Amino acid sequence: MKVIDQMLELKNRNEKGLAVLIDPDKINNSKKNELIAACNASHISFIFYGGSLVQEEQANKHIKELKESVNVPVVIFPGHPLQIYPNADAILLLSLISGRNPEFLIGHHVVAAPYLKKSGLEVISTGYLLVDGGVPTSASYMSNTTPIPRDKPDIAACTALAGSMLGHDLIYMDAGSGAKIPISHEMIKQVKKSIDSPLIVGGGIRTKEQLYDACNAGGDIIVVGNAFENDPQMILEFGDFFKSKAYI
Ligand code: 1GP
Repeated sequence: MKVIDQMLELKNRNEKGLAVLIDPDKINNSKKNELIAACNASHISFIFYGGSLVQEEQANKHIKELKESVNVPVVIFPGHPLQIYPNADAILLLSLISGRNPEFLIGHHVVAAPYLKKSGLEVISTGYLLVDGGVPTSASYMSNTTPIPRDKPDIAACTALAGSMLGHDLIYMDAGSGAKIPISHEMIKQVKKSIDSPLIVGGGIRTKEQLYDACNAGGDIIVVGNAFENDPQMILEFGDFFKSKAYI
């Protein structure tokens, strides 16, 4: 089944999913094994793979190994157009609709399109919103865009609505990896109300309370990276949260 259909099915069942973000540059081999073991013992829905730079030359091989070791889809979350790894199940084709940098709205996509086509990857059109998370993040720096102010939920809601009208399959709201403060309940709630497509939320989520808040406000898939890099055992704790549907 296509990854987008799995995401839609999850949403239609009124269930929520956990996506574990793996940035290959940030984890060494022993951490990687611990992370994979925790993913397998936990209740996760997706692995997102990528980062702002990704200098790892063996990424495509790593994804193959990853896919052999876990039983959830591996989805590329690319920071730049060079991150096309055919061994993955799908790629989020991000259009940075919160920004006004044409390269991240369409330029990189034009460059990547023929390679994406050749790769055979499932392409998921994603309206991507960067939101201020209290600290400058790699994503805002590298994309040269200003994040949406965290106290402007109406701007986020209109941006997401426009993204949906433009035909994006998903909306991904991100405070950026390592954000000090996750996206506010109010902003997620307003965005959720303005769209029908699945809503991905991430950035700075480190505690179960923050996880609950993101789900309860309307996030369908919650992405966590940093917290799991620091302590892979947290994947078990967060996975239990989704297994027991503690977000209801
Ligand atoms: C970043 O949404 C992801 O793009 C995850 O953020 O690493 O802060 O969990 P963290």
